[in-house]
Amino acid sequence: MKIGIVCYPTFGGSGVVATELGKALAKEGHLVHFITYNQPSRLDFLNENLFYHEVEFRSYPLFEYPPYELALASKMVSVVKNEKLDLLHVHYAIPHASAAYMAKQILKSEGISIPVITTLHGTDITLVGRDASYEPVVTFSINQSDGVTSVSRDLKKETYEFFDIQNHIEVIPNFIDLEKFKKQKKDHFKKAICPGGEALIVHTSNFRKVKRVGDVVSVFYNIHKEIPSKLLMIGDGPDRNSIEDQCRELGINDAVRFLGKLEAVEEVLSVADLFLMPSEKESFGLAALEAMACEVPVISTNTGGIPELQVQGVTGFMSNIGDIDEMTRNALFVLDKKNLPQFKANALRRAQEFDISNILPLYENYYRQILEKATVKESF
Ligand code: GMT
Repeated sequence: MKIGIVCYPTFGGSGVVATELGKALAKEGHLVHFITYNQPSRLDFLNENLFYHEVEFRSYPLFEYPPYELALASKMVSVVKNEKLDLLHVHYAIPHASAAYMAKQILKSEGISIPVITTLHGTDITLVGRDASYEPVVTFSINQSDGVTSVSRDLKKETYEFFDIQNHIEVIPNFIDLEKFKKQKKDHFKKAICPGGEALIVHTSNFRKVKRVGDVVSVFYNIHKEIPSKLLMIGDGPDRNSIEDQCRELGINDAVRFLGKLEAVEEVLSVADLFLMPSEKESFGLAALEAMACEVPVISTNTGGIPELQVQGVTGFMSNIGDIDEMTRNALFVLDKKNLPQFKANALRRAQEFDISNILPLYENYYRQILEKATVKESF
C-alpha cells in the first residue's frame, strides 16, 4: 500500500506512535510518506520505502496566526496526487483530521478519491478537543473520517461520551518495538548515578499539568526518607522550573537529576528500578509501556487507559489520582529486594503482549477493510 502519515513530529506520544508505525509499515514493504512540518524526531531510519514531505507555510504581515492547516491540506493534496497514495492516516485529531477532510474534498473535485483514517490519541479528545473553540470541528472531522481508531477502550468511551459521534471507533492499542526497547547492559551508567547502590527511580513526560509531576517529587521525597534512592527526570515542559524549585525546597535536589529531552530513553530505563506515572489523565500511557519493555515496574494512577496496560499488583500498582501515601507504600513494596525481580519479570512479560509484531497486522487489516469499503462506495 502507499500510505500518507500525518502527525506531530515531536517527542510526544502521538508523534512517536505514528513514526514507529510508519517505520514498521515500511519494513513490511509498504511505501510510507510522512507529511509533517519537521522531520519526525524518531525518523532516523534509512529505508528505501520511507519518504518525508515537509509542510512549508509562508508567513505574511497580515497573518497574526499563520494558517498551518491550509498549508497542510495543500501539501496532502499534492502528495496524494504526485505519489498516488492509497490512503491517508492522520494522528491526533487537531488539526490533522479537519485538514485531511479539506484535502479529501479538493481531491474529490478533481476526481480523486482518498480514504482518511484518523487515530485519536488522548488530549485531542480529553483536553483540547473538548474545548468549545475546537469541539464542532473535531466532531465533524471524526464523523467525516472513513475510519477512526483510538489507542484504548477508555478513549473510545470518552469520545462517544463527549462528542456526537456516529462513526464506529476501532480500538488498536499502542505498541512497542522490543528490539529497540529492551534492557541493555549499562552497569557503568548505573554506578555513576547510584555509586552507593541506591534504588533508581525514573519519570518521563512533557512536564505539563496533566502529568502531575509534583506528585512524582512528593512520592520520591517519601521513598528517599525510607531508603537510599535517586530520581532521574527525563523530558522538559512548562512545569519544569517549579518542579526544580520543589526539589530545592524539600532539600532533595542532590538526589534528583533533570536530564531534559533524551533520544535514547531506553538507555536510562535499562538501569531503572521503578517508573513513576502519577498522571491525571493518560489515554494509554506509552511511557509506562516503554519502561515495562525495559523490565521496569510502574507505579501509576488508575486513570484513563492505564488499567488496560498495567496489571494491578503484577506489573506494579495503580492508585487514585493524588494518593501520594498509597503510591509511596506501593513503591517501597515493589522496591523491596524480595519483590523487585518478580515485578521486573512481570513488567517485561506484559510489555511483550504489545510488541509491534502483534499490533502491526491490526493496522494493516484495518487499512484493507477501509480501502475495500471505499472501493464499494465508489462503485455505487
Ligand atoms: O501525553 C501527552 O501529553 C502527549 C500525548 C500526545 O498526543 O502526544 O500523548 C497521548 O498519546 C499517547 C500516544 O497514543 C498516549 O500514550 C498518552 O497516554 C496520551 N496522553 C494523554 O492522554 C495525556
